[in-house]
Amino acid sequence: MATRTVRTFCRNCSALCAMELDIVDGKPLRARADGRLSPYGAYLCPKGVASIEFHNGAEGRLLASLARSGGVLQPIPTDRALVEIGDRLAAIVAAHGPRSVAVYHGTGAYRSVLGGLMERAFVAALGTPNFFSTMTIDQSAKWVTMARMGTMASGRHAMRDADCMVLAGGNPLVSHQGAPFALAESGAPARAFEALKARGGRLVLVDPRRTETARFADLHIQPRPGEDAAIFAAIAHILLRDETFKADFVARHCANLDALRAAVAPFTPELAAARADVPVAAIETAARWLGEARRPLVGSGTGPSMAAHSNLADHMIETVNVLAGGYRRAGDAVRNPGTLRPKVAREMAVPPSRSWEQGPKCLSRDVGPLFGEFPAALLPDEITVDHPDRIRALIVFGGDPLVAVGDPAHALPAFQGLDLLVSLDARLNETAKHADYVIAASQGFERAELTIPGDSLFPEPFVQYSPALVERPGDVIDDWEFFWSIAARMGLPLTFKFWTYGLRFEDVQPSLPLSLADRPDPEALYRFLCRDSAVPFDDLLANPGGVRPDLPPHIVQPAPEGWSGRLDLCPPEVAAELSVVRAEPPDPAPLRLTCRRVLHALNGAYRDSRHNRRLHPVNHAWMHPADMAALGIADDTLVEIASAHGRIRAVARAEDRLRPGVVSMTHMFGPLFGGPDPRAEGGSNVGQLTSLTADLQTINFMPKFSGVGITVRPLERHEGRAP
Ligand SMILES: Nc1nc2c(c(=O)[nH]1)N[C@H]1C(S)=C(S)[C@@H](COP(=O)(O)OP(=O)(O)OC[C@H]3O[C@@H](n4cnc5c(=O)[nH]c(N)nc54)[C@H](O)[C@@H]3O)O[C@H]1N2
Ligand SMILES: Nc1nc2c(c(=O)[nH]1)N[C@H]1C(S)=C(S)[C@@H](COP(=O)(O)OP(=O)(O)OC[C@H]3O[C@@H](n4cnc5c(=O)[nH]c(N)nc54)[C@H](O)[C@@H]3O)O[C@H]1N2
Ligand code: SF4
Ligand SMILES: [Mo]
Repeated sequence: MATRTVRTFCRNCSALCAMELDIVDGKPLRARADGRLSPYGAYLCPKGVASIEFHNGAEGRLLASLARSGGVLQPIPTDRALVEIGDRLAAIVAAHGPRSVAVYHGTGAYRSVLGGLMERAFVAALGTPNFFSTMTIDQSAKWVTMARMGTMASGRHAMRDADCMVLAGGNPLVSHQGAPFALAESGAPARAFEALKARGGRLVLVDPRRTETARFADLHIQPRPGEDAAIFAAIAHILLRDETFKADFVARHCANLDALRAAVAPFTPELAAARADVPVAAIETAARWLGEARRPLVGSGTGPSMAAHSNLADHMIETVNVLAGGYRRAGDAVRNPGTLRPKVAREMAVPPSRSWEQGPKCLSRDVGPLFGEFPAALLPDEITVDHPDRIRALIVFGGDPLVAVGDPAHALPAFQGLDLLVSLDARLNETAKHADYVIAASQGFERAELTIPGDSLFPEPFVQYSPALVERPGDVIDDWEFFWSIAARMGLPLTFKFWTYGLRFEDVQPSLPLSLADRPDPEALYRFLCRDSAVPFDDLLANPGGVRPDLPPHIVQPAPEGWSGRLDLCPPEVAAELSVVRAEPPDPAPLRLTCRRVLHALNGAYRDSRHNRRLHPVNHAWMHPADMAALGIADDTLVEIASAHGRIRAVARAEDRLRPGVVSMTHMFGPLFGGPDPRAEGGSNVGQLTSLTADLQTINFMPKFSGVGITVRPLERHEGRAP
């Protein structure tokens, strides 16, 4: 047996945990956390381990590409498939123009640095505005807030500097969701919360479930789902009422404070407490602690972004962060300015862009892009709309949109009307089953990767590069090769760039024109990406365990002379929606479905891993024991869950961590449409309870995945027996 041990990092999520990997006879076999240089210390979660089994073929990993022939998917040499896809795309573009081609970027795509950048280069070269991603079915409420409030270029305080954190609807202990979304550190989250406690910092959690993260909370507010707008409007109300907000910061950087005062005046703590069914004192305490804090940090995970009035809720959460002074000021130190492309932080407000009010617009709705993307929930309508420019070809990169966007009864017929559906994935997921081509993608250790996704998110500067460590099995290709190959076949010249969110691709400099004849060398692409790096690429090559650069101290600079940008605390539509909420009676549904995640799976990925299947053979419908007793539902029995839009069967299980009235389930389990028994199908697709035609938000068209009104009825008395 030939065994070698290498230092590398996990590619599953933006924590990018450093690991030591044993490679035995050319296969990755065992991983250990490598804490020698990692800014989190030694840490690995179960998904890091599951990824190794997946590399070696577990969970039905796809080792050959497939093409539909005679109605069924058959193996096809990947080279052949790429030629056919390139030719079919070229014909569609010739007949209908570039806008007829769309791309959906799923969570698998975020794991592939070159894949994501080559995809951007392809979309830019093609000139289609049809870019969709999971972001608009996730936390794009944050993008809406950025686009209509503006942003502080100094950035938020880092968790390591914070003295009071308020986190609504996020569970970093399970999700490892860190900045820039939730406020936590993504690697070793428990350690980061322990450190907060050890230095006397406070944590307030707002979540209908007493989550794993709640064990660190000094105050846990356990509201009805979907009431975050009211709760945070009330916290803003108290900060303004008691004059405990950071008046100098607001005076310097904000506009429309008076409009905000008027809009939140009716949101007394009593009103919010009654709506959310929480103690008035809890809301007062959270506001008092924020008023006292010197370096507060207020934010949210997915919970509020998936429930009713999600964009408004996010605006109010960020408003509380602004009032409390949750941003670095001139003179503050920046722990990690980024190593690969260090950024200068300035204490200046970047005014709202209101990008969605500008073109190009969607065809099915009068709405323009957010951060260069159209709403994923509108993808089906952009395919079926009666317009010559409608979408006719869709490339799905590392995603499963038919399950992820919900409402498959609406989405599937639309997808079936496409002229061409391509899935670039490592598994045959539910969307891929309906594709014309499925291209088998490589996995992380089979390709070179660089820690770009964590670069400015690591709690301290850190950078790591890893070359491909093992051979690619079967006929798989790297994600970047897919986009380069079809562009080459289409005769579409590509320009490669170090693009990041917030930049317009055409503005990014420098650029690297790619040959369509000679396949680019991944190492040369990474060398290009490291041009401005504080650590030269050759140092990264020489240090596979990563580098902790000793950067000069980085201090927030003042705004340029005469800068007049302001954050808009209360645009008119925010004030109007607050009035709507105030007039709306609380949702009368006796039970409400909420979202949650499991530790051992990453959305659809690793759902079928050995450990996850042992712990979660299905995605249980977790219910409060009192609700189960009242409805005559026993543990591990089959129930029917109905919303206004659909019904599913699920397996119920008791959990007293939930507030009564809440049913909590994980997404991306089960087949697209469930059969009689989810136990035989690996779970239930909760997306069937969501609508893509009702309950959509404005601007980002976010569907409602949480706080969905439901009824639950037992289908069995005891496991396997009818009532
Ligand atoms: N292990 C694991 N990690 C993951 C993922 C995974 O599937 N598994 N997925 C990744 C992805 S794509 C994402 S987007 C992140 C998400 O990261 P998180 O947002 O941290 O994800 P969740 O653990 O689902 O936490 C959401 C919380 O919101 C609460 N909640 C639900 N409705 C409401 C509401 O109306 N108001 C409030 N205040 N709270 C509410 C739920 O009870 C739950 O505890 O995680 C990422 N990390
Ligand atoms: N009801 C409900 N719906 C939800 C949510 C919810 O909480 N409730 N959450 C929403 C959220 S936050 C998200 S992010 C979406 C998730 O939506 P998606 O990202 O569309 O769903 P996944 O199943 O995670 O798809 C990821 C795919 O990437 C593939 N993959 C893994 N590695 C690679 C790789 O290296 N290359 C390529 N090409 N593919 C790879 C995996 O096999 C998997 O099929 O779902 C959303 N939908
Ligand atoms: S938190 Fe888990 S999945 Fe994310 S990088 Fe670390 S080991 Fe991998
Ligand atoms: Mo997500």
